[in-house]
Amino acid sequence: MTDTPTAPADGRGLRDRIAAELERTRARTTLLTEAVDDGELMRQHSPLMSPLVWDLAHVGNQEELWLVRDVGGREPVRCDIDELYDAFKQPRRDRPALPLLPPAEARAYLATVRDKVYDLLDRIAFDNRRLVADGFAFGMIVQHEQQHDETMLATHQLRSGPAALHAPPPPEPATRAAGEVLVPAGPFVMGTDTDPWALDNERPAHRVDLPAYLIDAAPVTNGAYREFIADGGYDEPRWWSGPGWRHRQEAGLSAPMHWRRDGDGWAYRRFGRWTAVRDDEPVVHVCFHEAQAYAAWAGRRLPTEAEWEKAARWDPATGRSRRYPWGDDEPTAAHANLGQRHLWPAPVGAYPAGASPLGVHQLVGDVWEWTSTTFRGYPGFAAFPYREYSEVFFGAEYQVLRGGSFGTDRAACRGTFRNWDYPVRRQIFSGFRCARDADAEQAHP
Ligand code: AVJ
Ligand code: FE
Repeated sequence: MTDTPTAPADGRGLRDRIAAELERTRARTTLLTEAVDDGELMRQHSPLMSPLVWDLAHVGNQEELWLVRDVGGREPVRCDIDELYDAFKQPRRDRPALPLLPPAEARAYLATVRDKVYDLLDRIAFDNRRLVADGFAFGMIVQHEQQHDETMLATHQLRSGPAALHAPPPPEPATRAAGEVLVPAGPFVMGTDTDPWALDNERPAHRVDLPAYLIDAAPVTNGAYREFIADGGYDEPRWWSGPGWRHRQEAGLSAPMHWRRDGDGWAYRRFGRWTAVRDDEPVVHVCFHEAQAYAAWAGRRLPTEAEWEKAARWDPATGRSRRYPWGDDEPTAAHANLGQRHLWPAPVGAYPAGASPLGVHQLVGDVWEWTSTTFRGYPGFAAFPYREYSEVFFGAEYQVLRGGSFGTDRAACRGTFRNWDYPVRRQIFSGFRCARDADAEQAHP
């Protein structure tokens, strides 16, 4: 059993592809940081987030560290600012007080670094040094910038004041996506050895044997979640874990973040505008504890990370694990709600072309999905190229999320991609789906 083979790209094709990805990514960063004025860029909109201008220069600094200095062996552009933009040396809450580069200086710094990277890209030989083979370091930097673009989008969602971002609404449902799907018992390949831009925590590929289970055909919707609220779910300790209930009490949780009562119903503030909560959209801005409590109330549970990945990648016809639910092809606008094309989740049933062979919808895009698994290395994990990307976060403190949201770029998500966060966090674009064990009859039809 192997995972998806990927054809090696030749030098020219790879160079062009990297240049295109760098450019596309920078256009997104530019849009997110030109949508508001300098005051808004410098301000901290939530203690959970950096000022946007910190993310901006941090993106340039990582690009300088890995591509200009490490891969390129060039002289530093600015070594005086490394400390300021080191996420481990500067806790988020302290970042607004730092002597940060003002927006114009940050933009000039990014442009200087990027010019050097294009120069490097023109000359580099993609030999088999691990950092440069298949353009890995460039892919890592593209993904890093895209990850910060999603973080900056979450910061925009936390801003008060009038809307600064605009996008067309997501597509309407084209099919029914409801109920559960049975995933039969048996082994599948989890993780990857062959995806050239997969990050260290997605490796190595390994066999996982799972008993049969049922998983929701679509993420849990606002309509379903409203029933949990209406049934008093937030006031019933028996649905919550011990730590979940403590957090619910301390934080005073009573509905997803950004919701407020509106007559008999609910409204949801997204990017500066209040809109009625739409029942057929996946619920977003819930923490792991809320997801877990909902699942208990519904007589279900959250899927494990392996269950999520098998539902997303396993092809029953061949037994092979594919890159995405729909196959190995890169996501297009028909497959999934990704890339900030739309600013909220699409109603369930909006992406029939993105469903898995077993009929599981919207696994990729729309909302990150909480799983019941804590973040650990796979058997045989080796940190690469730095421990601070993944390894320092391994342990029971972080829950894994899968699939990517409407705010995630296609370069930074795939069937193997792993995200993680604290179980109390909900400023990210997080939702969930439920699962349960198959009963004996369903498991052996
Ligand atoms: C993978 C999203 C948890 O934002 O903390 C950005 C990505 N790592 N810069 C994060 C990341 C370093 C990371 N997450
Ligand atoms: Fe970073």
